Amino acid sequence: MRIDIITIFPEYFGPLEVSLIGKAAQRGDIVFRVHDLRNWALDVHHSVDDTPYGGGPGMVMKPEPWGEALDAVAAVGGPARLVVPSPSGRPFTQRMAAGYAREPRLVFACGRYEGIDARVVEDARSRMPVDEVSIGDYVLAGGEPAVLVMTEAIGRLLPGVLGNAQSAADDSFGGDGEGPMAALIEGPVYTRPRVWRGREVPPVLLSGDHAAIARWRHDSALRVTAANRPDLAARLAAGQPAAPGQPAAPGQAAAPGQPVPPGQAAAPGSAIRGTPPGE
Ligand code: JAH
Repeated sequence: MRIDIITIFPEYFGPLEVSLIGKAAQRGDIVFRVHDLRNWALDVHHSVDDTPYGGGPGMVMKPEPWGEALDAVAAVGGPARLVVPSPSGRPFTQRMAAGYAREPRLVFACGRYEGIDARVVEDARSRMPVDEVSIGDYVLAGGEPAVLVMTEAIGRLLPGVLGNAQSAADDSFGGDGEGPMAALIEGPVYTRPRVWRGREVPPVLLSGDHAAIARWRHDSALRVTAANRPDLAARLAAGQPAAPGQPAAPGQAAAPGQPVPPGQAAAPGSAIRGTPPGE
């Protein structure tokens, strides 16, 4: 797959040369093209921002450089989907990552300041599919870190990128948002030594009883999901798994309560019990 990234900070994407994604790029399984937006800032000062109409704090990214950049990048390399990280976008999920991993080409547009003039996305929509996507309910200083997060989630799902295809399928949230672990987060994992600082690995994991191990892992996943993700656990209890990745219907958005400290019970009034004492 080919991934184009348009940004005023091309250096931000050095990490794409590292680790799993870096190796996939070396093999040519992913082709990254990082573009400096200022190449299309055609005024003498190469300016990319201006003051907001209507007043208010901060600056807004000017439409002209973005229009030129998107025209130029879209003109080469085949049809593409445009992805614009934004705190007001639709939530990025495992299911979306799996969908994106099946696309031949993605173009990411990284905003900075207070965002990009809204006409840029409007205009782009007349030529290509466009998703405004949020990686979580917090505000960054720009879309760049969100693009690193999304490319990592997408890249590890590409055929041949992850060593063991099963490890993606078994992940928290499942490789494609389907399957037995969908809507559950994973429980604890262990490796050697069997006893470390007096702490033993749960004996069932050494039993060789594969059915018992699968049951223990499923129970652990349920316990951790109840403790840390009452929103997911409530959906499970309501008998609607396979929802991770599904954008919540309007008015159905998950509204998780306060974070639950590890090992603590879920908030009173939650439909779900937290970790029982002694477990
Ligand atoms: C902030 C442009 N959902 C995370 C997220 C994504 C993008 C941005 N913030 C948060 C952002 C400033 C300018 C994009």
